[in-house]
Amino acid sequence: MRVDLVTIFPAYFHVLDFSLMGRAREAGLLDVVVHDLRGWTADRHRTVDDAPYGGGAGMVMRADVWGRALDEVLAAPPTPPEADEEGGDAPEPVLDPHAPPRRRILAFPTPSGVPLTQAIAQDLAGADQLVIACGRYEGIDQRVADHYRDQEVEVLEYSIGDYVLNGGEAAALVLVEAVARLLDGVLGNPESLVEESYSAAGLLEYPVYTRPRSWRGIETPEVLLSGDHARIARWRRDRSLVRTARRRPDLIDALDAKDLDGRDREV
Ligand code: 6GU
Repeated sequence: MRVDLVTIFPAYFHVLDFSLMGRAREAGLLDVVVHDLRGWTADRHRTVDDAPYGGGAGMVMRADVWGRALDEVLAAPPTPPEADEEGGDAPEPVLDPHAPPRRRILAFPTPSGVPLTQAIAQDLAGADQLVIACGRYEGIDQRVADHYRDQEVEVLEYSIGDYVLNGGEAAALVLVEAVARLLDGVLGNPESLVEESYSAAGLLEYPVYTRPRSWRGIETPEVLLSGDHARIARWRRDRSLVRTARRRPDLIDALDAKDLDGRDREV
């Protein structure tokens, strides 16, 4: 997958050179390109914003600058495979008339977007290109999202929670990590994705423990040392239910009644 980040703070994304993301990029599973929005400005001061029509506080990012940037970034073909060891040229891409159309997503982080969920991340992991347009100030002129929605681009205005950030950069990092870890080969242990999808059955994870067995006078729950797998599974399910009821009662309300057994109801 190719990820393009458009921002007035390109340095913010240096962190993507490290850790899981850095390794995914080195392995060629993920191709991340960061673009400086000011490269598409047309004036001496490299202006990207202006006062809002209708008045009010703050500044709005200009549609013309964003339009030039996004036209170019969305037109970028996927990065070709690297030249082989002998230094020969990479093969010409073959145009397959039966190939599905390239799936391009244009995402706008905004506190007024739809809440980002695991289901959305799962869906985006199937895209060929993910472009994230990071706005600052009071946001980007609404015509930008509306314009590309009318092209062959899937537009997503998303929020990462009910609080306000100064700009979309932190929320862009969140989206990149949530999507990239779902790509084939990025996670060291894909089993963790399988376990996760069970827990995505709508409950929070149960608490976990490891050595030492006793730490600062706090014991590991006895059941986890019992070797009784059925008892352990039941205990974990109980802890998940109690934790979810206390921390996320909204998730309990959303549970499907047919997914609850008699014991669940007692807890
Ligand atoms: Cl996606 N952007 C900004 N600026 N603030 C937010 C957010 C996004 N999600 C929650 N708060």
